Amino acid sequence: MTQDELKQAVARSAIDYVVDGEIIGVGTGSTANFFIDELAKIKHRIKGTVASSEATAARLRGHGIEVFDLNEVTSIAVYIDGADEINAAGAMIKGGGAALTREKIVASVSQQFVCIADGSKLVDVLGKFALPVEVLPMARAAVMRKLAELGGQPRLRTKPGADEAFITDNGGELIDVAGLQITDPAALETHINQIVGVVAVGLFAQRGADVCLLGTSEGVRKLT
Ligand code: ABF
Repeated sequence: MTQDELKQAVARSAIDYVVDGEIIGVGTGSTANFFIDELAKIKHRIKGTVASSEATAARLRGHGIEVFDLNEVTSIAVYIDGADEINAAGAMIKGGGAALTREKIVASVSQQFVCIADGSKLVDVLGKFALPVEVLPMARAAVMRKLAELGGQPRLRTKPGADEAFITDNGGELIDVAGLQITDPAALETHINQIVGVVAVGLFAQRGADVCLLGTSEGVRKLT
């Protein structure tokens, strides 16, 4: 099976976690996009959605699925989203799709977090994927120096084919930190969160996935 077929299979499995009559939180990325396309087939069963990015909101609306502002919502039954890396405990690196901050916000309000990923995302130790950190532009250089002290190689994310900084939906910039071996994800998440100028770090460990569905050639595997 191709990676896309694995993503599609795991996206289909995530439909089992949709709660009828409720609001669903929806992630960002190609696996989340496959989930959105599956959700569209049963959109009559849900009240609506909260999106983790403008791109996800546009795709949902394109299917005629209502997208609520998070401030209009007091409860989200389940959040379905992908990951860049996930370990056996359900801790994740997220943010390759530049949506880590809103993803973390929506996940924090959700009763259950279901991660959907192809099997290649499962790792023993997080960190081979460069860790994304969203920062306020004025603090970019100062935060990069602090991140370098952690032993990583921080790099400013630029727009494709350009030298200028990529700007997130929130007006922030992104620093990707390569070369980390993250043996204590929750401790590193706390440490980076406390660096002045950091908006959010793409470590989801304090609030990891409750369920992880992995698409493999032997079928969809569930990590609880
Ligand atoms: C999103 O899913 C991001 O946090 C992460 O970067 C992305 C993974 O993308 P894909 O599903 O395309 O591999 O939640």
